[in-house]
Amino acid sequence: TLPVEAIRVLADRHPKPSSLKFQYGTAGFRTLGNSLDSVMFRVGILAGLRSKKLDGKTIGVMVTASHNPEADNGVKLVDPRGEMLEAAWEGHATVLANAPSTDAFLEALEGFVKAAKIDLSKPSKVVYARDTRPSGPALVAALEDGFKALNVDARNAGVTTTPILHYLVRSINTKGTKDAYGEDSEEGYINKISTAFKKLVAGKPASPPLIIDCANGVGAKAAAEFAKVLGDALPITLVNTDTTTPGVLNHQCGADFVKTQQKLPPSLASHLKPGQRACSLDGDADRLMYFYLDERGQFHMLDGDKIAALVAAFIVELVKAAGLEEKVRVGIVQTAYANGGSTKYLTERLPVKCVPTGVKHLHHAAEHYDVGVYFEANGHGTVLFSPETQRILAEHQPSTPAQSTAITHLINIVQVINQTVGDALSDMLLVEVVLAHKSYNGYEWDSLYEDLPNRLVKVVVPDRTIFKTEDAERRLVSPPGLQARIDDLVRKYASGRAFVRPSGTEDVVRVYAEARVRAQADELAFRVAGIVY
Ligand code: NG1
Ligand code: ZN
Repeated sequence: TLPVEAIRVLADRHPKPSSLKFQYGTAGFRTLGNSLDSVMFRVGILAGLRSKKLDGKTIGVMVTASHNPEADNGVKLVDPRGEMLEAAWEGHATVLANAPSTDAFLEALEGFVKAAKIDLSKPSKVVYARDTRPSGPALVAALEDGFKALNVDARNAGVTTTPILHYLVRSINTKGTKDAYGEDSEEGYINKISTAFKKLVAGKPASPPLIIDCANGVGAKAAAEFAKVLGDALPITLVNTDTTTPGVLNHQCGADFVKTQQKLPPSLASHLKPGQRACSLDGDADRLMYFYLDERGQFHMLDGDKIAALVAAFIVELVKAAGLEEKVRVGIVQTAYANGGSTKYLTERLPVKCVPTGVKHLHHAAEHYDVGVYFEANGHGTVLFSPETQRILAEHQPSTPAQSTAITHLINIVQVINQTVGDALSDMLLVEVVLAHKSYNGYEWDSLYEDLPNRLVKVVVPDRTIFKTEDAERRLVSPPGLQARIDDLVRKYASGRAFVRPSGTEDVVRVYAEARVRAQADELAFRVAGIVY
């Protein structure tokens, strides 16, 4: 049975604020950091129950609000293979977080344990971490009270990136098996990735230093580790590494700033020379944006779509060179936010699937390919190699030296990639491998295809729940009649495309528009926004 008394005593210390309603969305629970105390405590218990339900496998808990403002915070659970929490449990998490009192919480908990058939005698193991937000330590303390209430065997991974936490979860759960993912420590993560990276770029000419904008967030620490271990294999200059000054996290810097503002973070102006490439991480280092200045000093952004195109083309080339074209099919997964230019370029070359926003949708769709490349335009993404593909790579007998080299490269690429989740640092090294092999600079990479000018705007509406979509969020079915009006507007613009969907992470509706020329993309976005409200 549940340790009801222990839970009650601790739960009383973490009362739910009566005015708030919480929702476990695409990014877990996310809101102002100072309103999350009760949520953290309850998530601690839920994580323990999830572990018991999965026979004592280790569950991850990450405390972060990613690219959001410093005052925000959040929490999400990580399933045993390092993947996002199973969708059905998102609903359970929401119900438990909203129980109005300790009694109501205990009642909901008992009902849930029964309904989900959780065997409470099973062990429960959790590994948890947080980003650098000032609200983090107090929230972790509340989480730890949740672990204590259920007597969870909890391992503190300290202050680290979201993708490292996902890596740890998978490594812990596969330890000693034939699927062992890596050594379950941050050092193990750095070593695994950097060793493979060095093999991949061995003998390639040294590139000019790569500038990394760490968003003044938790990625700064891991990036510094990589810089140290990689040495001459990849000269790195770190910028925005201040994780202690209040207010600087994600402020005027980072991947979300670059993507939404489509401009250079001001703090990089003195570092970046024309022709040189740079990249930005977000606040928990799971999103990556590249960019460069051309000879005239003009800013050019290389977003998640450009990363997908670069990486997919390279993997396809290696698969062909390895003589595995017939056995290994490479495919792409995008969302509606993918630039129309990228979708056109990719569909002419590879199978492309469009899914609703949210990593879980992308990840699951990518699992259907032998090699699934998925990236959101905002820079979150990774590459999945199916178990069968990994077996083929390990066992294939190459018939020429060229085939053998290609297979070795593919095997090392699998090691560089964090297959559990999008990982800015791992993705960055993957990009650097391709740039080194293709001898591309930013401009040459950018020239793969041309982005259509686009604009993303937020609209605050009285009730965003009335907005319902279909066709991977590309069309509205409700409110009635609105889609027809959007279609009428879109028809007036050359290469026009626009869609409207409710955000899963903010209380807004998002409007996206693109068109052949900049001014038209802006105009279309604002006209659609005008009829949404
Ligand atoms: P919402 O708020 O549902 O648009 C945002 C991003 C997603 C994803 C999630 C999770 C955009 C337009 N949306 O979702 O791609 O990253 O946050 O963090 O970038
Ligand atoms: Zn993030």
